[in-house]
Amino acid sequence: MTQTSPSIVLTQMAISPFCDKVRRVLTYKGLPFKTNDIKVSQISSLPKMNNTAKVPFIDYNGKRLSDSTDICFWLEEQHPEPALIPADPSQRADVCLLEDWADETLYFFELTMRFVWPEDSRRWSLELAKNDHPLIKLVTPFLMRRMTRNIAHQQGAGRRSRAQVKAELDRLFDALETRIASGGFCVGQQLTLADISVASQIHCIQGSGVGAEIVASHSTLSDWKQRVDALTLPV
Ligand SMILES: N[C@@H](CCC(=O)N[C@@H](CS)C(=O)NCC(=O)O)C(=O)O
Repeated sequence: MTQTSPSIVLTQMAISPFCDKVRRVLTYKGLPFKTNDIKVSQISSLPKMNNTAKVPFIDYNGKRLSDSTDICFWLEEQHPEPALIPADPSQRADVCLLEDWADETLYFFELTMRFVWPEDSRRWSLELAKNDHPLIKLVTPFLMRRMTRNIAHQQGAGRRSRAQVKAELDRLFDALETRIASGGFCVGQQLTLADISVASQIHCIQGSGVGAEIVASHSTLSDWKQRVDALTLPV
């Protein structure tokens, strides 16, 4: 008996780590999907589109689901194979905690390094606005810098010196390398949602010059990232 694939539309901003996370989960599970890219000019309409007023959200056979974490856990329930959340309770707990750590801690490094630090900010803002009207393209670098600076300031990353941010990221990557060990993954020896969540944030961190250097200086982490990419990026 052949099973028909569900109809899945992912509404996204392509360069968002949370959208990358959902794309990777869908790809790993072999679920075909279409994408709908939100322009900068449409961001103010997000509250009308879903209850979190953010991307990503998906339409799955007509059912709208928002928040990358909720989407990924829901996809796991609907499509348990190949599994991304282990059955073992202790490993499952580790995956939940690391997934949350990636979203709530690592995210602010990528936001600060790509959008607040001046050397990469303009390039990424223009990438975000690449499908927008020229006038929107003109103002986006200024607006994004101001908006992300406020967010990073409130969260705390924006109040620390560059040296402090780099030193903390270095420490966190050392810790990740200890978890990953040789040839393994964040939780045990199989790819899980923890790897995908962390890799999506690190992928964005690598989009800043400083971030790329820090990742490259961690060989175990770089090797793990390549293994995660090979399993979760479209061929
Ligand atoms: N916790 C949310 C975070 C999503 C998020 O922060 N999305 C950003 C893009 S990276 C967004 O939609 N920002 C638009 C806005 O805040 O107006 C998730 O996991 O989906």
